[in-house]
Amino acid sequence: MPEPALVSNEEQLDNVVFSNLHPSGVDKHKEILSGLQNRQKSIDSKYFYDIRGSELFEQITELPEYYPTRTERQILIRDAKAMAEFCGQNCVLIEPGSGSSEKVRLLLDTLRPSTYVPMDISDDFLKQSAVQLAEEYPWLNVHAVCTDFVHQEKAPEGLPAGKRVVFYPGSTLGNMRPADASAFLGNLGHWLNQDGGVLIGIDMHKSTRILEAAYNDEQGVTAAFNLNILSNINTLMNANFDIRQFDHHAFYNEEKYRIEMHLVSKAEQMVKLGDTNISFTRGETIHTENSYKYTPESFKEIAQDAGFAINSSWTDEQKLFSVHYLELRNL
Ligand code: SAH
Ligand code: AVI
Repeated sequence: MPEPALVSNEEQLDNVVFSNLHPSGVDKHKEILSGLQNRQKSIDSKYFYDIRGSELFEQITELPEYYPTRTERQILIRDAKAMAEFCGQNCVLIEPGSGSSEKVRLLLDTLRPSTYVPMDISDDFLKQSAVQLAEEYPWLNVHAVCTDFVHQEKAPEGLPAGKRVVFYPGSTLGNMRPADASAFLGNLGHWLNQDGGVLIGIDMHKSTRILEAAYNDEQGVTAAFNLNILSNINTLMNANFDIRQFDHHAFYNEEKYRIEMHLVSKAEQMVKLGDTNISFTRGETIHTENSYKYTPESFKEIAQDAGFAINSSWTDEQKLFSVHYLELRNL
């Protein structure tokens, strides 16, 4: 598949550099239409994240049912020192899918990286988060990059010399199918120099009851997050999805070890995306997200397939969530 054309522009805002490498709009259109024209309709989960989607995700992280964020935070706080020893001081810390950059705050004072590189697809939210972080940490160089990290074959241009560490928390890797996850991790190897590493957060397989509660919260924030993808598609595609005509549905697929999120059409309906009509039967779904859960063994396999060795792992007492430090094996 040809690489999407990249249009770059760079802004300097105090101690923040903001580079926007937005992939061209034509490919977004193709990607969205082809997903909706498949027998099982789907929309890539990256389209959750317009500014409203990023804000809704932040609300999800505070829900009582959504254990991943608070559990990973506890691990990062407890083991920051040990993690910092692996990363070393003055590293260039790169975070794909940085969102609000909340979690990195738990490491910065201990890790003391020379530069922090938040990368996200949600442009305005990224810019706002990067500026806020740079204000709070005036000693830190922040180089924010708006990009689709899946298409980022190398580390962004213009980073200073030094050991590179990729910080990839939140189990964002879990939103990829295992083969894609392994390929993506393998590609991260090209972002590092010889002695670099990856500090990664991975959600663990556990009881269906705990998992399904985390994706079906009582306040309905996850439902709003799921439905918001249609608002974003309306904007991106000049489409006319009526959000009231879809329901949120999330369940744990125990055979595939993944939460699946879908939007269920409440009625037979026709939706226009620009000049293209897409029809829905009542009960038909759009698959919007997979969130894979790993066992220690299945994550080890993914990491090894990607050319990494797991150097150290940290988990909470209940083994709900895990953080790992990976290094390239062929050193
Ligand atoms: N790292 C944060 C946020 C995780 S939410 C945490 O652990 O809490 C996932 C983040 O990844 C969102 O901010 C979303 O905008 C971003 N994201 C998802 N897919 C992406 C892609 N393909 N390219 C760039 N950013 C992506
Ligand atoms: C970003 N990602 C790891 C979250 C997850 O749990 O898969 C996104 C999310 N979807 C619903 N709730 C949260």
